Amino acid sequence: MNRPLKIGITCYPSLGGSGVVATELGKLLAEKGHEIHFITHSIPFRLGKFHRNIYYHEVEVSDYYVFRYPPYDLSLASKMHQVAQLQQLDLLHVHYAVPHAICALLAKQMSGDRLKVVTTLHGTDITVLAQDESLKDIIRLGIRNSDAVTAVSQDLIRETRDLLDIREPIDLTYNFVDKRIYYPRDISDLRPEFAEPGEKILMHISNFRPVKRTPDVIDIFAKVAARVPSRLLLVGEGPDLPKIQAKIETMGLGHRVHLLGKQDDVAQVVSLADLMLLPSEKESFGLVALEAMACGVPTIGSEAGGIPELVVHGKTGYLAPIGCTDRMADYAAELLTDERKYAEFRENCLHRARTEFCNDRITAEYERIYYRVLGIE
Ligand code: GMT
Repeated sequence: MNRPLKIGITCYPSLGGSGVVATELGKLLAEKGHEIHFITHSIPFRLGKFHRNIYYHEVEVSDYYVFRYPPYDLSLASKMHQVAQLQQLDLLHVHYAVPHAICALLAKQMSGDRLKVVTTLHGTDITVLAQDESLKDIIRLGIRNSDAVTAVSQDLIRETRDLLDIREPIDLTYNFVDKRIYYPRDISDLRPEFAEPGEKILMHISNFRPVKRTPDVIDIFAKVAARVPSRLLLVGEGPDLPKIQAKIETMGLGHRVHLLGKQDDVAQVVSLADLMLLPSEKESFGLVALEAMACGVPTIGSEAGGIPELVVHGKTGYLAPIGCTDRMADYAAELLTDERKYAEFRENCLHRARTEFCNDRITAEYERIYYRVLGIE
C-alpha cells in the first residue's frame, strides 16, 4: 500500500463536465485517504457538504486600477505555489488545459521540481481552443511540460496529437460516475408531472452552446412525437436557449416540451427519461450520456468525437452521422416502440456503466499515474 498523497486540484468550479469530474474525483480520492486541496476561484458546486480530507483555497484576484483585465492566471499560479509550499503538496492535478496547465507550470517553477503537474484534457480546451492561434502555442507548452497528461477519450488523444503535434505519451482515463449516486431512481411520484400514462420522455441536458446542436434535438423530437406519444425535457441553460424556445413555439411543440433549467440532482432528473438525446457537433466524451447510461437510459446521438467510445451502437444506444436527425429519430422511435429491445438496451447500459466507467476503476487509474510521476511504483 503506497503512502497517501497531498494533491492540489484546479478546475472550473461552476457547471460543466470537467468541473464535475474534477470534483467527484477529489471526493473519491479523499475517501481513499488522500489529502485534497481544491484551488479555485469559488467552491466547486458539486462539493456539497463537509468532507474529511478536503480543503478549499480561494483564488483572489487583484483589481488594482491599472489592470484593464484582472490577472486571474497569475493569482492562480501564486496561490498554487503558496498552497504547495504550506501544505507540502506532492502534485497539482489540473483539469482543462487553459489556463490551468500553464498556471501549474509557473507554480512548479516557483516551488521547485519536486512538485509534479498532471494535466487532464477535457475536450473544448483542445477541439476549440487549440485551433485558436492566440492560444495554440501556449496550450502546446502546457501539455509538453506537464509531468503527465491524460485525456478523456481516444478521440481526444488523436485530436491533441493532430492539432498540436504532440508526441509525448498521453494516458487515456475515461470519465466515470459514482455508482452509489448514479443508479435508476424511483421516479413514480414525479413522472406524472411531466407525462401522461403511455407517453415516453426524451431528454437533453447541456450548456446549450452551438457545439451541442440543440436545434437538432428539437427536430429529432418533432419527428419522434409525430409517431410516438412523447414529451421532451430540456435541462440546462446557455446561449442557444432563446433560439430553441422560439423554434419550439414556431413548430407548435410548446405543450410537449418542458424547460427545467439548471438542475443539481442529475441522477434523479435523468431517471425520468426513456431516452437521452446527444446530437453534438463536438463531444470529447459526453458525460451526460454516461450519467444516463448508469441510470439505465439509452442515448441516441451523433458519432462525434468520443461518443462512440461510450455509447455502443446497437447495444446501449444508437448513433448516426452529425446532423442526420431523420436517422436519429428513426432509431429513437424504433427503441421506444420495441419493449423487448428497450429492456435489453437498459440492461446493457447498467452493466456497461458499472464495469467500464465505474468510479473505483478510474480512480485507481489516476492514482497509478500520480505514483508514477512521483517515482513511487
Ligand atoms: O460540454 C461542455 O461543453 C463542457 C465541457 C467542460 O469543459 O466541462 O465538457 C467537456 O468535458 C466533459 C468532461 O470531460 C466531457 O464529457 C464533454 O464531452 C466535453 N465537451 C465537449 O467536448 C464539447
